[in-house]
Amino acid sequence: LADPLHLRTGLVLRSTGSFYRVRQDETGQLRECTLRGKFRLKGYNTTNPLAVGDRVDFEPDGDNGGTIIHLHDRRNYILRRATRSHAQVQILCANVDQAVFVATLKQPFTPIGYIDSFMAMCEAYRIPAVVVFNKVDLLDKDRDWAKLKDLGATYEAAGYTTYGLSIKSDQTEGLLHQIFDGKVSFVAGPSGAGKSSLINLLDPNLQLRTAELTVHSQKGRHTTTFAELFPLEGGGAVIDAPGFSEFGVVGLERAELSHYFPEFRALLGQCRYHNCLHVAEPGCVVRQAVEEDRLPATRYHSYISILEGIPKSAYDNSQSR
Ligand SMILES: Nc1nc2c(ncn2[C@@H]2O[C@H](COP(=O)(O)OP(=O)(O)OP(=O)(O)O)[C@@H](O)[C@H]2O)c(=O)[nH]1
Ligand SMILES: [Mg+2]
Ligand SMILES: [Zn+2]
Repeated sequence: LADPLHLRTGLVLRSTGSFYRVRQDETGQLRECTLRGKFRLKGYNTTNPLAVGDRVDFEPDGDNGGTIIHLHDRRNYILRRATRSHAQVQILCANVDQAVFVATLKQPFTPIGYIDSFMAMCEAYRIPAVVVFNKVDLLDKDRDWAKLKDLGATYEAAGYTTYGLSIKSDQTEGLLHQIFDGKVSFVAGPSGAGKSSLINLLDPNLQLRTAELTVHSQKGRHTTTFAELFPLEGGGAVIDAPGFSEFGVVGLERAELSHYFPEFRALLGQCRYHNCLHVAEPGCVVRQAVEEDRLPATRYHSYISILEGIPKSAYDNSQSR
């Protein structure tokens, strides 16, 4: 028996503010839907109630319209701070198998803190992440290559898989299939890093818009303006998203942040104070490991700067600084 509201289920492919493009299960019809009712992420004030990758129930309207009235529970999601003030958060995507961070050493230079903030968020929300260093064709000096090798080793040591790619290399397409096929992936990274270009290489039918960097600042032009999910022929799907210039973490407690740096974990619990934040406390084994080059200074610096950006919560009883 059909239920009285004739509800159907579908997947949110795209969210552009007031409309959501939903792909109806079974028929595959694409529908531009509006929302009815309140959709809230508990504890947060979100800029977008629904995200790409959400599963929803809707009331169909004609062949290509509808009204979303119910959101299915999310298997996972990735949040970012939408404003500097911590007031609002954006849900970047929901129900993904992995995140692929696209970084570049040149055109544009991706700040290490940006990579590490994103990776820490993925750890916190238990989303496997890989790091792609794109545009390796632009590395000319030995120094650049040494830097790439160093960075790659840093993330590999933390347990992440890393790739050095270029859209100009014949091997890239095969590697992209290795990374993306069969999984639902969210692609993150700064504007201009080549996210859409890589996705085009993965599936040339998509013909996503890409654009060169600005001449003067060598920054991306924010070519992709909203997140969109594309099913892949090899199974799975890829979510192309707009690049941001920075990434603000949300929902992390100061006391737990070090757990989201996987290579720190082995040392946690060995510091003199059980509530050590690994800043300047005596007997801190994490700091000691950094001083002795057993942990990378870049990751430690990212840790400290993320820590400084997290407001102290009411029950944060760690030593004041
Ligand atoms: N040299 C070189 N250029 C690349 C490579 N990958 C992408 N590009 C160029 O970088 C520019 C930006 O690429 P996009 O794919 O638009 O970048 P994006 O990350 O999608 O940027 P937003 O949509 O703004 O977030 C384009 O001119 C691409 O042709 C690469 O591997 N090597
Ligand atoms: Mg793009
Ligand atoms: Zn410590």
